[in-house]
Amino acid sequence: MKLILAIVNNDDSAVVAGALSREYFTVTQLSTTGGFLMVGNTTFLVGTPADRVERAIEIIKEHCSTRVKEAQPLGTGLKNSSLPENVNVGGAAVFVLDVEKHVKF
Ligand code: 2BA
Repeated sequence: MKLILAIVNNDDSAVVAGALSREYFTVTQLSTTGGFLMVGNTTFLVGTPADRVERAIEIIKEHCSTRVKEAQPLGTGLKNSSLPENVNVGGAAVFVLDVEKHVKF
């Protein structure tokens, strides 16, 4: 059993959730915030057998776009000349964790 954590742009979250669910992945969505841009994004938790991890990643990749966003670091709106003016955000940041135990009642 694995746990996939996938951080995706809010604009892609509905289509990602739908595509995962259609292929019988069980999904939980958390409303999260990126620490750099301080803009809302969506983190998916997907618990799945190890042999289905690559399919889940393919689905997420298929439905997440890269976007250029103006960087206003730390949400202050203040420019800092040592930081980039624009950043590429997404498609998705995906982590795959081993699950020691999974029980469901
Ligand atoms: P944010 O932290 O708001 O970052 C938004 C984008 O800003 C990043 O896009 C990256 O292009 C840039 N960026 C982030 N930190 C930076 C820094 N210290 N200096 C310069 N540029 C920086 P993505 O890499 O596509 O990340 C999108 C969102 O995914 C992130 O939002 C964060 O919420 C999450 N994320 C990405 N990688 C992560 C990681 N290794 N650990 C935890 N969360 C991650």
